[in-house]
Parts: sequence; structure tokens; C-alpha cells
Amino acid sequence: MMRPQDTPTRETKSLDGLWDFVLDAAGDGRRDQWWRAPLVGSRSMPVPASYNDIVPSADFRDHVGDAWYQRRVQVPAGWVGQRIVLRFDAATHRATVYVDDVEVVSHEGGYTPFEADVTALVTPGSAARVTVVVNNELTFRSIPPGEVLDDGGRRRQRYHHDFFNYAGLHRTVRLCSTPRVHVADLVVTTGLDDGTGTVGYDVEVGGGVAEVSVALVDAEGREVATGSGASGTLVVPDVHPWRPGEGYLHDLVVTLHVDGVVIDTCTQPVGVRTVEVRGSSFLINGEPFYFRGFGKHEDAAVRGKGHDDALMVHDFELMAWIGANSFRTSHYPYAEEVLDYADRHGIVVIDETAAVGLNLPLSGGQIGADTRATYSSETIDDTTREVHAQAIRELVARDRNHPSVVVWCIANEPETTSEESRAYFAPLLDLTRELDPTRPVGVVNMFLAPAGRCRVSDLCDITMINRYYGWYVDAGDLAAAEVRLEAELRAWAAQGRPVVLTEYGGDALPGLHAIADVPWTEEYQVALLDMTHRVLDRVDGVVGEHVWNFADFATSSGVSRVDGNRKGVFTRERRPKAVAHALRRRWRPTA
Ligand code: BDP
Repeated sequence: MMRPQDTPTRETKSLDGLWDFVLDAAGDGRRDQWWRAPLVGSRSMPVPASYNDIVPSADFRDHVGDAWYQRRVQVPAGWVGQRIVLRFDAATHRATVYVDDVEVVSHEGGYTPFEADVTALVTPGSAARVTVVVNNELTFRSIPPGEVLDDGGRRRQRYHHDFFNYAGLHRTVRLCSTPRVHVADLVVTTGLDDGTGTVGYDVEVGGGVAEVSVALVDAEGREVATGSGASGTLVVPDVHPWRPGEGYLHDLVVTLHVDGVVIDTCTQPVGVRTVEVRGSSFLINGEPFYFRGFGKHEDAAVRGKGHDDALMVHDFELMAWIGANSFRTSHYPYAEEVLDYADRHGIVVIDETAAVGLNLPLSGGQIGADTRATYSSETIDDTTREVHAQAIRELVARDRNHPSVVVWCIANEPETTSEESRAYFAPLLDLTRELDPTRPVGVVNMFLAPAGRCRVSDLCDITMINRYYGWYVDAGDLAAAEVRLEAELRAWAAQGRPVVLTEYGGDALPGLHAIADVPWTEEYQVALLDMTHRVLDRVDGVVGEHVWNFADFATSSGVSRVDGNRKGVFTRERRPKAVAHALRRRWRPTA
């Protein structure tokens, strides 16, 4: 699937804005075929946004089930003879789409794009009714998993991950035109050897047959290599590489011709760089890279997980201010705009699937929440694994051309001490490598599966661990925490893979202060990070530190959460806590 783009042969039309919207907790709409007419009793709902916090009502916030979006779309008159595609960048967690009376596509998974070819259903110059039913239920057959409980007739959503189950049309919706014979897909892989770059390309032509030619253009507009044929390798002597801190991009311009006439053209930004794990080093372009940054969330007041360019650019500016060079898309694939921005600015990304909460004994930092086995025929099973595999396929297909993405993370903190966990993850790790042999793959480990007991880490290329010494373990006792953290990190480093501490930190309520080591104060959050950094600096084989979290974020309710998770270095409104200044001193000592 190609990214929508405007080129001499292609156009896009944004369908963002206000849609008609109704909740359908009873699930009447599918039975009564609500897509066949204007939605009855609808209200306005912004797209992109989560619907949960738009309306001040528990019916919206705690909704479980279907929700319907609808709008009329004017199809541009100039699109006669073109192929017309309706594209959703995300619908959380699943959706079915109708154009007028006809169902056109269904999609499972809340964080990857899907599209429908609607050429035969719409008429350029006329309007069509687009209806989308979005469903937010999490079950043991979804990624992330969850369970819908029946509380005496009231349906309640339960899940084991620690962020609010926002839902809706979270990302842009577009109507796109392409030529009938078109570039359907494009895969790019890059290499770098002694100053010479290579760009391997593989073009898929859809809708017919055409000749393919490609040209690689550098950021100054110079054509630096050309090629013909659907696949090949371009060689660029003295290439200007993409590197952390400098998002230098070339453009690969792909052109389709029939009998010498151009019929389609599209452009793919390309960063020429390599990624490699060698021993306990993580190398980008052959040079050791140390990850400094955050686990993040797509989360903000009012819009929930709705993508917003203002917030995105602000977050990146704050990361630059503090000296971060990387982040993890915890705990799901982020909007494609985010990866585009990272590409252009040389920010390094660990790209994660939405497989979070595959760990029944754990919930929101609490242990013992559930005594069932995580992997069983009643809980996470082979069917779940197939849904997970599809999530991996869609993540790799969507993001493989982004130079910023250097690691695939296929799950966060799953249960990994049982034999069943190994059987579950081994094929998924193999699948990821088969789909993309160019990037290291891993699973983020949690503290109940230390080195030696974890049955999955030896299958990974890189060790990613989340540890909360000084918070969930040894709260208020940083001396004990320091000893334990060091012992653990050394045990992981001894396994010989590079180690990234992908989460560490503690909650702090801005304005809460103390002289003693008191959890929840701003001082304690600083002291906990200082302790962690002392240890990280002492242990060889550690290649990165990602603080949890960039900003405070919404969670489900619970006694360990004060209006959400408050481990943010910034508040949810993006104001710095004391720890932000401390991190800046560490990460940008000369600023
Ligand atoms: C880890 C999870 C993360 C949580 C964090 C916490 O990976 O999603 O938000 O702990 O408890 O277990 O703050």
C-alpha cells in the first residue's frame, strides 16, 4: 500500500473535520443497517480525535461497543478515469466502512492504515455517503488483548495495559486518486560502505502492466542515480547519509510509463543508513549509538489519541530542548506523520506493535491482578498469535521505508517465563526477521522475568528491559534500589546483547516537594533518575536509556493512578517538572 500523496498524477482530498456520530452500545446499527440512511440523532464529532473525552458523559468515556461516523463526500469532478481509494490512517480498534449502501472494507487493529478501492462505487463530480462503524472492544482475540465483562447487564471493558482505551478515528481520513495502472507498493533498503551508498528498490505495479524507471534525487535537488525495471540497486558514490541528529533525505522518484508516456509518478523519501547489532554494540552507519530519550504515548487532553500536528511538533521541540535523540512508540504504532518528522530530523525510533498487556498477573503496575495463565486456550492462544502476526506484518509494511526506525519491538512486557511464552514468541520473532532482515528485533522484558528466567530474550537481537527500582521495587530506598538495579543490569549485559533500559522512572505530582526521599515528590523523581543514571554509566554493554514517560498520560482508574499515570517528565499539558531540567543537564550538558 503506497502512502497517499499529491504528485502530477495523484491527488488527495482530506476528509478530516466534523462527522456525524452516534454511539451504539446495544449494537443495533449493524442489524438495522444504519449505513443506508443519514444517522438518526447524530451529533458532531471531530476527526481525527478519540470520541471519549469530547462529550462530558460517562456514556462516551466508558463506551463499550460500536460507534458510527458518517459524512457526505464530494468526489472531485477532475477524477474521471482515475482509480479512487478511500484511506483510513487508523480506526481504533476495528472498523467496517460503507460507501452509500455498499460495504467496502473491514479492518482489525487500531493503529495501522487500511483502504478500499471505491472506483466502481463513486462518480466524480457527485457526492457519496461514507459511513464507518468503529468498535473498541478488546478481547483475548485482539491486539492489545482485553476482556469485556458483563456486570449484571452492564458491559465493562477490562484490560491489562496501563493507558486509557481511547477509540475512534484517531488519524486522518482521505479520498485519493491514482491512475488505474499505478505504483501499488514500494520497498526500499539502503546500504553504506566506505562512503558509497546503495539504495535497493522493489516496485509493485498495480492495475496493469507498465515500465518502471526510478531516479534518486538528493536534498539539493541533484539527480544522483537512475535505474530502470521494477527492482534494482542504485549506487551512490560519496553519498550524504542519514544519521542521528541529521535527517538527510534523498527522494526516490518512481515513474511508470506505457509506450513512452508517463502514467504514474510518486516519491519516496529515502535515508541512506545502516543498522547493525555487533556483539554488545548498537551501530548506526557503523558507529556506536546510545539511545537517550523516552517511552511516549499518543495522548492529550480532549483529543485523547487523535493526531494533532501542533502537539506533535511541540513534543519534538521539547525532545530537542531536553537533548533526546530517540523514543519508543510505546505501546502501538504511532501516526505516520510522527515517523516522517523523525526521518526529517534525524530522531531514532524503536517501533512497537500494540501487543501490550499479554501478561495476566500484571496490571497497571500491580502484581497478582489475575491468576490465570497468560497463554492458554481460554486466554492468549494461537488465534491471538495470528492476530499478532498480522499486526507485525502491517507494522513492517507501513514503516519499513522509514530511516528513523531502527528496531522492531513486537511486544511490551509480555509474560516470558513459561515454556508457552517461548512457543508463542519464537515464530513471531522469526516472522519479523523474514519480513525485514535489515533491522534488529526484540521484545521488551519486564521485571518478573529476570536474566536467566526469561525464556524469550535469547531469541531477540537486542535486550530491552523496563525496570522500576526505586518505585515498584524499593520505593523510597534508593540505596537498595541502586544495588539491585546494578546487579540486574550486569546480569543482562553478561548475555552479550546490547541492553537498552526502555523504561525507568517514578510518578511525581508537580508542586509536591520534600527534603527526604519521598515518592511522588518532584525531588524524588529527580533522585530516582540520578540513581539510575549512576548505574547506567557504570555498566558496559548498556546502549540506551528511555525514561518512562515523556509526559503524564491518561489511564483507566485505579488507586495507584492519580488522574492518570504521572511518571511524565512533562505534565500532560507539557509543562516541565523538576526532572526535565535535570535530564537536560545530563543530555545537553553544554546547553
Ligand atoms: C510498565 C509498562 C507501562 C506502564 C509502566 C508504569 O510498560 O505501560 O505505564 O509500567 O507502571 O509496566 O508506569
